[in-house]
Amino acid sequence: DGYLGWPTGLIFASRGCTVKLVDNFFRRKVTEELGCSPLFEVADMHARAKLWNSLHGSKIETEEGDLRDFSYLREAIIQFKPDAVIHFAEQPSAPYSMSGINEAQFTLTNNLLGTLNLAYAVKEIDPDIHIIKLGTMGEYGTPDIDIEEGFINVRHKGREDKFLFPRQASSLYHTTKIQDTDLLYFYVRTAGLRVTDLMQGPVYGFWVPDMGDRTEFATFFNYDAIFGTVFNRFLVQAVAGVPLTIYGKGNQKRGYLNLIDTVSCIELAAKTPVKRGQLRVMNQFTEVFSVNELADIVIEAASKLGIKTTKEQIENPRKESEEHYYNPVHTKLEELGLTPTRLNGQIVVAMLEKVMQRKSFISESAIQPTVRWN
Ligand code: USQ
Repeated sequence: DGYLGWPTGLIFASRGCTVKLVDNFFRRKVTEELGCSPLFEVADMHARAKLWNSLHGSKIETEEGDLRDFSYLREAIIQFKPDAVIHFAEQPSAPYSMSGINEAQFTLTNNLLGTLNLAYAVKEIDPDIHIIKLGTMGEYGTPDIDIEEGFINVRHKGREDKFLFPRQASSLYHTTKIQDTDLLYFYVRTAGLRVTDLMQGPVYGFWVPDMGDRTEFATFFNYDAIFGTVFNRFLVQAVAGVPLTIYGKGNQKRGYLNLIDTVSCIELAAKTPVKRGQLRVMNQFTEVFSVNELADIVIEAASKLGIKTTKEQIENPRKESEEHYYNPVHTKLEELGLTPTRLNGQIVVAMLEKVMQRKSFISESAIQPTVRWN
């Protein structure tokens, strides 16, 4: 039902797969509670899947379910017999995970128990099922060396071995993603599972071609300070006429990608299942930008639409490096055939125009950060 899962379901259904979407509606419930609704109206998951099926004659099944419930998950896998399970079911927000003890406990238990249950169910039912899990570039943090794609060879006292690349996260959310990689790697080594871990950077955008022009197929596009990713937030801030919120110096660099490329990457991963007993890690982003560079891109595109926007450095609510080296490798997905969708002026203008249609629905009170851990 979420930002990435729904469009991924559509693309797999478009390709002729039978898809089953399972969600516990955490994102819907919590964004409603926190008063940070998505910008575009998001139809009920069952209803929009039904509409999709009636238009395309394809099969998207939907079910309310929770990965923390092992018996439910086990039964769902036995009944559906998937070739692959794409695991999007983690609490994905760094600020949410840092906002209090309840949120911290939820993030830890949801993310780790859900992943454990999935690995365990697949191990028991059919270890040939390919698990594709959304990881995050934030697992690596911002080390002062090049970031490899998952593994690194270490030479120590004349001997050499291969290990997972060192990881050091800067939020509890990102830390749970390190731990779930370790959990899956453990079951890969001991039970011979086949797992792809996609270390994804922040995603931007809200449209994939499979949606066409139907507003009923819109995805969960958040622009608030808890669930909105930075570029999406800047688009909405520009349209709302508020200065773009640069956290600290704004020289933090990350690897970004368009939502269109997220679904392509997952498709590529699913088409090339790894061997039994193998953990494949791929760094999933297409372009590196600093926060300042992203803001400048939005400011320039907005000016083409007659919108005057400025950026404002505000005190960084997060504890993170604002000046750092950043050179992550990202070749595996391109080797599998990914053609990156580059962030250019034309794409940004088109996104701004769509956001402008919803201008009256923007809640300015959701924009400023409220969760601080710096
Ligand atoms: N930032 C600003 N201004 C804002 C919002 C964010 O300067 O208004 C900065 C942040 O301080 C950070 C960067 O922009 O340096 C990216 O922040 P973000 O909120 O877009 O991304 P993040 O919290 O890291 O998390 C998002 C997704 C998460 C995913 C992660 C990939 O929510 O699920 O794992 O991107 S990565 O950032 O590579 O770890």
